[in-house]
Amino acid sequence: MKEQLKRLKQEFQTALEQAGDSKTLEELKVAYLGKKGRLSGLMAELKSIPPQDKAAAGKGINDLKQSLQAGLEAKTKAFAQAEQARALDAEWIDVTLNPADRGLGAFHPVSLIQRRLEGLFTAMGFQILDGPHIETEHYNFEALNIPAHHPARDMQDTFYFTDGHLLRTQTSTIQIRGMEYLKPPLRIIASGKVFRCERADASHDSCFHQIEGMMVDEDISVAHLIYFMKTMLTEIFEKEVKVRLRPGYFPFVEPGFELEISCLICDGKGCSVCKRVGWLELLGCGMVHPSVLRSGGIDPQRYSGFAFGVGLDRLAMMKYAISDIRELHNGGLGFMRDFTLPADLAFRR
Ligand code: FA5
Repeated sequence: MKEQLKRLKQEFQTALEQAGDSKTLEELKVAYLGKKGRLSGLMAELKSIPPQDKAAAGKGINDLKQSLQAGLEAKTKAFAQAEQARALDAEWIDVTLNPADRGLGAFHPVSLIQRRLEGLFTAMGFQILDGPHIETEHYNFEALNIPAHHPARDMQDTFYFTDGHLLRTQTSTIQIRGMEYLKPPLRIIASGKVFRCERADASHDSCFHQIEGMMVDEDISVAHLIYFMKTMLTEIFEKEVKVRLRPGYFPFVEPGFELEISCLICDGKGCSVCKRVGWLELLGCGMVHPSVLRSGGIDPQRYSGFAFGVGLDRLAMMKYAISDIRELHNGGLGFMRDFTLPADLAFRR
């Protein structure tokens, strides 16, 4: 038995030294230490050994078993360490290198204008409100003094759902929602997307952005309206711009005005943006019509107010000299990269 144990140990040592991977180690384990392995075979032979030699033979087998196990474990560990070292070597990265340019995003020009105006108006005590894109006829038209069959509906045709809802055509919807939500005195602004069934050209699109403003208090007059419009234009353009205020018809204000800017794309000479007239309409505004105040649950005998609705896209076009509104809406990154980064820095508050 002693001889057998010695031979087995040597054979195992040779096989262990030659083993080149963990799979071979596993095979060795099965072959020598497994249930039907070489050591189990020797254990079976114990039966036939004379009783006086049994204890020594048993101890010899056990010692050998431990020695084989220790050998396997050591080699397994060595393989794991070598594998880790190889992986560390292959996957090594230089953490001191500058990160790859991930092209950080920037604010869209319309968002820049919106944020700037929200900052300005909140500083002047206005509260920011929001409203749904999908509206009822009540909020989009009726409560704004535009009943069914009123010709003003033709100027703002939109996309209707079969259940009578529609895509809002103007942020003026929030005038009504605001009056329902807040009691006077109130100062609100609300911005977002509006939708119209409209043919696109250099200054019109079927989805664009507006910011609405409304102030209701006792003794509000056109003088207040003009003050806030001037303040807004100074904030955006940061330079003298030529504007004109003309009478304009909106059923929800009386009197109503349209504020136009001398086109900054062509310097007032006439181009596709201003339709060759040299002036571009930026906003509609006026004194809130008494029946609109009533729709919002406010007593027109006691309170008066002004409201305005500005095209944010057109403001952005004038501010950044963008000669086609569709550039703002087509998601083209090349165009965006051209100017939003410096603008973003300039506008960050
Ligand atoms: C309105 O939408 C009124 N709700 C504005 C208003 C509010 C008047 C409160 C009185 C009191 P208008 O349809 O003119 O009005 O649109 C307002 C502004 O949105 C325009 O001056 C223009 O800057 C912009 N705008 C209008 N139509 C388009 C369009 N199709 N594409 C891009 N901008 C547009």
